[in-house]
Amino acid sequence: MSRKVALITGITGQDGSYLARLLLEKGYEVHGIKRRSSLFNTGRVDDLYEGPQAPDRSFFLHYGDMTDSSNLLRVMQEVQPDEVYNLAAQSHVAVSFESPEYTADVTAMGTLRLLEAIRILRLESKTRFYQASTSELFGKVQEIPQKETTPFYPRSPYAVAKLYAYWICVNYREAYGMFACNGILFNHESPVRGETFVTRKITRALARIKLGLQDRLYLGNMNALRDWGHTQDYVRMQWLMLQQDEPKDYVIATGVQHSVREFVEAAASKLDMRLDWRGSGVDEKGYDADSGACIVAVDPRYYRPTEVETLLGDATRAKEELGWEPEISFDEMVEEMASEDLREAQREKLCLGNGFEVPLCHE
Ligand code: NDP
Ligand code: GDR
Repeated sequence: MSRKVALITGITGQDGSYLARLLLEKGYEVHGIKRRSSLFNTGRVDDLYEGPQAPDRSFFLHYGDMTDSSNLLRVMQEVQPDEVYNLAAQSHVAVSFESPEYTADVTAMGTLRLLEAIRILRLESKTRFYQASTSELFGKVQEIPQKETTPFYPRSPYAVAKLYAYWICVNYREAYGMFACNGILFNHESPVRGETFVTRKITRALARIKLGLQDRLYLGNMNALRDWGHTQDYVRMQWLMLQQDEPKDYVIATGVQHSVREFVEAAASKLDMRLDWRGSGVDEKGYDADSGACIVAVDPRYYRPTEVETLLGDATRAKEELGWEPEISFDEMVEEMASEDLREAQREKLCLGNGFEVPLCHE
């Protein structure tokens, strides 16, 4: 039997890199779309790369962009995928307030462009479609915990764009009989989580503070509550959804909630650090360099114009129908992220100690 072919948009992102590995392990031929960039942007999948001359390749990257319909059409035509995983998005909620139109173009219209490419090429009966939907759809929550039937109330340009993507996916399923599914995923993290999402920002900053590379951590709303899981568990569910007899939408969550503040405490405990909490408006005078504790301060610049205060998922449908359960606990996830970031900080310190410059990421 010939191997299955998958196309992943957003393959260079956190989820894309985990999903690509999972599908390769399952024997798929994996194609991904990467954006042209002036710097290398394939760090998360570089170890999967096979040179164009390699025999029997199973991993392929194509230049493309979710804003470019003709490109998506051409890639789709070339690849003729059995499964499409639409993970590409301008995925940062805070950034979506600054670039709302671009966010809508990539995240909402990009989904439509992909679905249209499948339809134009008459691949509806062959190609199954996974849409990366989100707990941000629930926004100002109408019910606790949130499940598939909970009403949506998006609270950011990102969430509004994802609302369009969710419904266009449902519409193409109903209108054209496409096998299209929404995975309504709650926050999921890993050591390769983008550095400006709060969990990674915390583990990275604490590790750097521990090694004297940074003096404090500034955060926004520390009372926000999230249902955080591990990406490895969540990409397994993305694949499972496309292996069913009928297309359906599923909530994926752990059912356990923590605040941002609790995440900081958990990470500090893994790194054996004492915390010194400060309010907003902390200036140099308030900084006690000898306290030996890790200073965490509030900077209102990280507040969002409209916030999602609390999210807690109920993944009963996924458990009952697909037998899915998260396997990695919150504690194990924080431990893995903190220790990876400590290793990263040690590398950074070693480089600096030997006179090498290290490129820094800016929030
Ligand atoms: P990331 O931000 O890590 O990855 C986003 C990916 O989309 C990157 O590969 C990025 O490319 C790509 N991308 C962005 N803009 C474009 C564009 N214009 N054209 C082509 N590709 C583009 O997100 P995650 O991996 O964390 O999330 C994957 C998906 O799941 C996203 O759609 C996100 O909104 C959604 N989601 C994520 C959750 C989470 O907690 N992680 C929860 C629920 C939903 P580049 O690397 O070049 O920037
Ligand atoms: P979120 O994730 O908005 O839930 O979207 P993020 O980690 O950015 O924020 C979580 C919560 O932490 C609060 N917060 C901060 N957030 C950031 N980024 N930086 C800070 O300094 C900070 N301080 C406090 C936020 O206000 C928020 O309440 C993620 C993305 O992956 C989306 O693509 C995805 O759809 C959802 O998760 C589910």
